[in-house]
Amino acid sequence: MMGSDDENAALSSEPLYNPDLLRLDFSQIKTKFDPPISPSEPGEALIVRPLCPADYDKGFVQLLSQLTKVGNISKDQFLRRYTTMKACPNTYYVTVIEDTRSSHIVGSATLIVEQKFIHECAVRGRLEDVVVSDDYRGKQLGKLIIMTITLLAQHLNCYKITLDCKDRMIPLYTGLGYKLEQGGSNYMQIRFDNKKPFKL
Ligand code: 16G
Repeated sequence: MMGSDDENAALSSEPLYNPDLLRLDFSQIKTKFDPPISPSEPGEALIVRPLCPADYDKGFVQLLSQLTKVGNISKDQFLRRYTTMKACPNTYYVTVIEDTRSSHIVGSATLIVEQKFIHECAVRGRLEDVVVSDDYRGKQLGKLIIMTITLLAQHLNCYKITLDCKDRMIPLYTGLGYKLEQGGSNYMQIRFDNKKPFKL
């Protein structure tokens, strides 16, 4: 049964996670922003918030294609993936920057919180899929979204946060406090030639 317009609007703006978690204290971090910006004041007409279903129509998928190959994702596929992420509480923190003048998503990054047995059943953060629109360079938005996710991981009691990136991005991350640890700075992978969609 189809819901009312109000119900549909409420559903399409339903945040993937609790937006209050983004009230982070940027005054405690060493990274300097000039001019000063934070998740609550990211710049004129910009907002930082959790992903919501309406973001499909706000260019979220097109933005991701500035990072890597995304392929054709239908709205239905997007909504199904959003729903399965939402069904895993305390795990997926896909965070976006929206320009409210154009209703476009101009930046995004994801925190994944992985549950462990080690370190007394600790949780580990993973920073993934960091992207800022080419048209929004020079506004410190990359730094902002990375530090937002980093502080969020700390706030959620992750014992560490890790990432992998292209070599040319290393200076950006080292400038924000990420370290290539001696004896452990490697990242290995096998790329599978798997064309079938993931089934849950
Ligand atoms: C980068 C991203 C990673 C993303 C991958 C996609 C960051 C910190 N790293 O390594 O999250 O999943 O690119 O590249 O954003 P791929 O399509 O070659 O796997």
